[in-house]
Amino acid sequence: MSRLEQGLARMRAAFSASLDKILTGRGSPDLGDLEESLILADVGPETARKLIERLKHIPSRGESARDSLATALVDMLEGEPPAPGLRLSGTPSVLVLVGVNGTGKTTTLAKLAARLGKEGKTSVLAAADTFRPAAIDQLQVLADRVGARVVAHRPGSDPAAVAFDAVQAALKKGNDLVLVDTAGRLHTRAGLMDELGKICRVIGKALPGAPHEVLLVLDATTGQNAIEQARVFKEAVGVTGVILTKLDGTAKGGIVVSVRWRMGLPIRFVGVGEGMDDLLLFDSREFVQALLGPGR
Ligand SMILES: Nc1nc2c(ncn2[C@@H]2O[C@H](COP(=O)(O)OP(=O)(O)OP(=O)(O)O)[C@@H](O)[C@H]2O)c(=O)[nH]1
Ligand SMILES: [Mg+2]
Repeated sequence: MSRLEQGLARMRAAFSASLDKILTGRGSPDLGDLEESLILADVGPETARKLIERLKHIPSRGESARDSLATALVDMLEGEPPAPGLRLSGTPSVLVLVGVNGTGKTTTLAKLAARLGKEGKTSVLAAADTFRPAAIDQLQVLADRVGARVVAHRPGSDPAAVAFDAVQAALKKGNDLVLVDTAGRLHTRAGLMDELGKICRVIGKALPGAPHEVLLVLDATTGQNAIEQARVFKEAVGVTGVILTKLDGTAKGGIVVSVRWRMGLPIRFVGVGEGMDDLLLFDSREFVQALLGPGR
């Protein structure tokens, strides 16, 4: 089993248990049943309806119902325009991670540094979560583990100033990346959303064109509320991509399809565990394959 298949084990078990009944019967599947099981998997009612519509329009070339569903899912995940890889066009490239509390921002930041480090890229981690004193220590511990440098100020200080200094430090030392950790915040708190906008503007002053990516970290176990989070963060700070964490901890990863299709946001990575290697590049074909399993 691939790492992705392992990570999606719970989701796959739930998905295939309900799909097997629907897809292995003779003749065309009952689309009403299929729609219901997609909704139960957190695909969301609107997205499920759209998927079913697409399924109806896929010409039956003698392929199995499972293959038709796989095709429709991949289509929806790829969407328009196709999702490119991480935008790393700057020197340094600045990536800001945002999201509500506890979605996995800090852990994911370290995983990204580890991953890009393997490609020979050096990172500076900006401890711009100055809200919780423990956040700076957490980032430092993770940074030591993955061999990255941290720029931090005192707890309670201005997060935008930390980000500014981190970009300057990377410019001076010739680092490839600046990864900015931000405090978790509820999307319903307008003041906190404004603060994120300020962090991004100040980064742009330190380096024109930056940040190159604003990555929204969503917890896959939150279900459909993730859509509302995506909507508000996208509006407030121009999110450029999504990282979906904790897919290993849910039987309902259908949110992946919803985020991609309803929000038009590309999914860059998925988190499938707490280890530093448990961050996988998102590939819609691989994902659907791992979710539905090989055709029977
Ligand atoms: N199982 C699993 N756990 C994860 C994953 N990503 C993060 N976690 C765990 O989620 C918990 C919260 O992670 P953090 O990185 O501290 O989350 P955060 O978004 O920085 O939290 P705040 O800064 O408080 O908003 C930790 O216990 C992580 O190990 C994942 O992909 N799978
Ligand atoms: Mg954090």
